[in-house]
Amino acid sequence: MKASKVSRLSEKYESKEIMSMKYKEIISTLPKREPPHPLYEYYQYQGFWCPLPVLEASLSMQHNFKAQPYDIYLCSSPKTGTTWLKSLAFSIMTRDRYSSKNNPLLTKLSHDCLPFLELDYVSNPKFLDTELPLLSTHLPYTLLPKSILESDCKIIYICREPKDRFVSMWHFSQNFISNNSDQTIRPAVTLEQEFEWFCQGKSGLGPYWDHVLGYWKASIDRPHRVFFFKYEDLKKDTLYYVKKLAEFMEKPFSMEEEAQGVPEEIVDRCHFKSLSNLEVNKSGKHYRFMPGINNSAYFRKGEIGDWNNLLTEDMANAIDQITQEKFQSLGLTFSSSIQCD
Ligand code: PAP
Repeated sequence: MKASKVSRLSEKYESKEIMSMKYKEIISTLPKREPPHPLYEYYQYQGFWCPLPVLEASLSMQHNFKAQPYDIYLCSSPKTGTTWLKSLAFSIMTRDRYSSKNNPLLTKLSHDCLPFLELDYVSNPKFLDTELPLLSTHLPYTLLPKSILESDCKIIYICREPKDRFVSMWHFSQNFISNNSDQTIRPAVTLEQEFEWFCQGKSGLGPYWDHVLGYWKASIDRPHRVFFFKYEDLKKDTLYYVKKLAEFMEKPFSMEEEAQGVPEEIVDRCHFKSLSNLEVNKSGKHYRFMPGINNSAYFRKGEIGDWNNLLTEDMANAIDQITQEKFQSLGLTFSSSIQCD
């Protein structure tokens, strides 16, 4: 934690209205996803399908976002372990500040403890000036603001087995739709339509496989700057990854902390069962990005292999085939057998 007063926005920061006008022309030339989604229009930009507000923010941030060299960006495609990664990284980074009794994660969803680059840029720009050098984003690697890519800041990327990622997103959107009183977001998109979009690479910020590959390749090119890991591995040995993350974040645990069991305490605090049992995550709502998402929607099952309860054999095979084509030659494989604890 370096500076106490930080500014990551240039004086030329563009409001939502200016962004919409300024990038209208560029966006009007881009391929648009059909049929329209009840929530947002999706456009294909530099190979990725972006919801309109995210695309506008990404274009604007290319010029108007100033990453700090000591920043750490927690990056992920949606539904791959973001909430968990944020809880762990926040706990690691702030362990000198908070005790186990007053940790903000006891009363706030982890999404409310850190800025979310592309969403806060539009709705809560001041939140980006956080003094804690920890921010998060769902943007693909190549769409990150130039100031992140060209600086020395660090990136942590979590990915997840593609079938589980698809199924997790499906349940999240069903939850959102059924709990939202706004009738305009109905009727819901069918599972078959979402599945087709996912396989065609047209899901939000997809193709999912290219999202993963962008960060995977960056982690090979810049291993000291980009830390890449999998949700499945984090589940299998959370303690190991908590220590690895702490080292990567340049906040390694001291021998004294190890002896006191500080890493284990972080693992326990951020465990699915601990977080999902907190009152804030059982009954709280999250308002910063969308109207009233139930915090509980971020804690569904937290298992490996839950795709088995939703996808047909044909659907599973279709996703597996794409995964194999896209990942195998690069040595990226996933365990997708059912696993829970
Ligand atoms: P986001 O992109 O909207 O932030 P994200 O947190 O990436 O969502 O993904 C949610 C998934 O992570 C859910 O998976 P599921 O639908 O298969 O159950 C959620 O249950 C899981 N999850 C959240 N917190 C934890 C945790 N502490 N440990 C393990 N899994 C978790």
